[in-house]
Amino acid sequence: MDYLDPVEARDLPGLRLALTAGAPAPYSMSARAILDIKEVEYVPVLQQGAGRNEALVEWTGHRNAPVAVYEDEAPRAGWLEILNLAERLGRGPGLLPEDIDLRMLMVAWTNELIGEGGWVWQMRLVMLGLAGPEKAAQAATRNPMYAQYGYSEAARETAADKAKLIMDKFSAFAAQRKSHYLIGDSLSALDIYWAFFSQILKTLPDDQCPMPAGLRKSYDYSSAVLGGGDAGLIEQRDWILQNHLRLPLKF
Ligand SMILES: N[C@@H](CCC(=O)N[C@@H](CS)C(=O)NCC(=O)O)C(=O)O
Repeated sequence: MDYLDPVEARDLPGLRLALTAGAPAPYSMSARAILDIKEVEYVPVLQQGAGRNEALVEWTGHRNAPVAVYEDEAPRAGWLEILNLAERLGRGPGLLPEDIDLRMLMVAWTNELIGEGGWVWQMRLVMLGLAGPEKAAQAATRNPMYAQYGYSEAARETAADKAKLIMDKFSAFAAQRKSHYLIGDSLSALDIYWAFFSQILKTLPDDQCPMPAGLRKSYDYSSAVLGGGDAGLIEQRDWILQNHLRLPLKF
């Protein structure tokens, strides 16, 4: 995938989308997949994972990814505002369910899984602490992710339990589904988020998702911390990947 430098992208018209390059970063992968499914065109812009990304910060105010900038509107970085933008600009069936009860359920579940302080945020603290307190303290001096995502030894110590609580509830919720989809009987954004974020629970094989060895090691660690995960949730994400998304994943 070709990425434009933020300096080149900032004066272009249309939608510019900053994405973490070179890794299957799930927030970036989901934003891309949502825009692709909604047939919204965008210019991919380079964000370097764990980098300072000065030019991106200067332009958008954000260091991490994804960041969606449409025309001269304010940059959007949160999953829900990017999803709402895709719904507004795109076409085809909505990825936010039409039914109000299902829509509320979908937004609440997505927030538990990928919102600030949710499952992914907790598991990220677990993964950032993989090498132990001393190495984490050293890494924090060069890697801005530690400060940005609230890493501390105290936060890491409680993170796995908080994450497991959410995952147990999510497994129970997903087990009640009546179709291949997590909400109702059609594709919603939650299926797309889960397809990418579920790598924290169980990675995809290398032929479906090649990834840097360090990242695979982190994911294998998170999977072990979570006890390998619920087979039903993994089958569900595999079905969504096979039927609605493109394998192998490209980034
Ligand atoms: N702003 C996003 C979260 C974005 C996020 O956590 N991005 C991470 C994971 S893809 C990232 O950019 N990581 C690499 C980095 O921080 O440099 C949201 O609130 O929905």
